[in-house]
Amino acid sequence: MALSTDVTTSVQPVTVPTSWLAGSAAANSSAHLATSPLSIDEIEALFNLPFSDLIHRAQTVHRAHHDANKVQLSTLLSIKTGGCSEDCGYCPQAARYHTEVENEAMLDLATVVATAKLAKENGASRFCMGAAWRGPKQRDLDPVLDMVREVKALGLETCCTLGMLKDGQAEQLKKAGLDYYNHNLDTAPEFYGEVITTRDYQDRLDTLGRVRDAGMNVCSGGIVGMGESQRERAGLIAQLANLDPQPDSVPINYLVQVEGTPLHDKMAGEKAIDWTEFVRTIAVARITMPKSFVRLSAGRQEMNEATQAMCFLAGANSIFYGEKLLTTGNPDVTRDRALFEKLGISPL
Ligand code: SAM
Ligand code: DTB
Ligand code: SF4
Repeated sequence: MALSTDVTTSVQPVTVPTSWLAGSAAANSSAHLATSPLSIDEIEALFNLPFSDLIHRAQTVHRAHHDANKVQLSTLLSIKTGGCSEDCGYCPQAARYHTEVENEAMLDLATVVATAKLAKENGASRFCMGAAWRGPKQRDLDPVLDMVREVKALGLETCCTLGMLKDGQAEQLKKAGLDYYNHNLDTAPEFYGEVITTRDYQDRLDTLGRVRDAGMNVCSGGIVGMGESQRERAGLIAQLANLDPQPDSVPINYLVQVEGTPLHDKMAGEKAIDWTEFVRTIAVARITMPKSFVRLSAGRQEMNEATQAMCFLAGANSIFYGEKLLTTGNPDVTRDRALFEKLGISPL
């Protein structure tokens, strides 16, 4: 995908490369193929556009590929909370950190199905089941396969995030009716080692490959606000945008600083990035991954309505919907409905 990186100002006409628009060969390819790798320099240049120009470009791309007034709603449920063996520095579910999250047993099938029914009644189109595992053992996977089958039977799209998958596991999930598998790259390779040491970047890419090979939709994104530089944010976007095909869904999480986690101590409650930089990250994701659903993910509870509206303007077209993410809070559905009403947005 060729990107023009020259900085246009608000007084100059904005030239939209044809590859950004519907009708071009790139836009019409059946998969989300990036025709040539995007460089980190090119992506950083997008980050550094004047805000208004960046948003204009993102809106232009967004409107060429999506209905600008529709947002997809996914509801999350933690089916296995806490006690995780990994050391992800942001995560309240890691056993080694002293947070308020306890190690709980896996939820039973009836509870999961009842929660999914409620999510559907509230208007969600996708139900995402998350587990605090490094990866599932076969005895863990079997009950999850039942959950996937029953949630799918409710007429919801299904998504799981269970950690790293071994050979054959993605195929079992696909066969049970799993539509999406979420596995985040989290950050740029250069910053990764400061956040996680118990699995490496290649492990994550390998899991994404297994998901894709099994024929499932890939959901992969990352977290911003962890103390990474702008170049590292650009590095994360480069990794995601250069996946071939590009991810179907790209969650952009704003770090939720949870007491007891190393990143909470490191950030000390300070905002690592300004809201404009978060919106820029959404816009750059939209421009570089035109067909993907870009999800305004964790961190919405800490954001005001105006910032969220800017994220939609920048091309976000999916959210987590429901009072809880996995262990932390999310805006309640009445608040989200009121915001949608104000913005003229309807659920997809
Ligand atoms: N255990 C599995 C794994 O790590 O792949 C699945 C669940 S894990 C909680 C899913 C993702 O949630 C992480 O990769 C990370 O991107 C995001 N996440 C976790 N804690 C977060 C936090 N405090 N703030 C923002 N995002 C977070
Ligand atoms: C994703 O990218 N964000 C979600 C979902 N995928 C699994 C998780 C956010 C977790 C935020 C912290 C918590 O609630 O524990
Ligand atoms: Fe475990 Fe996932 Fe949390 Fe990492 S992000 S500690 S793997 S639950």
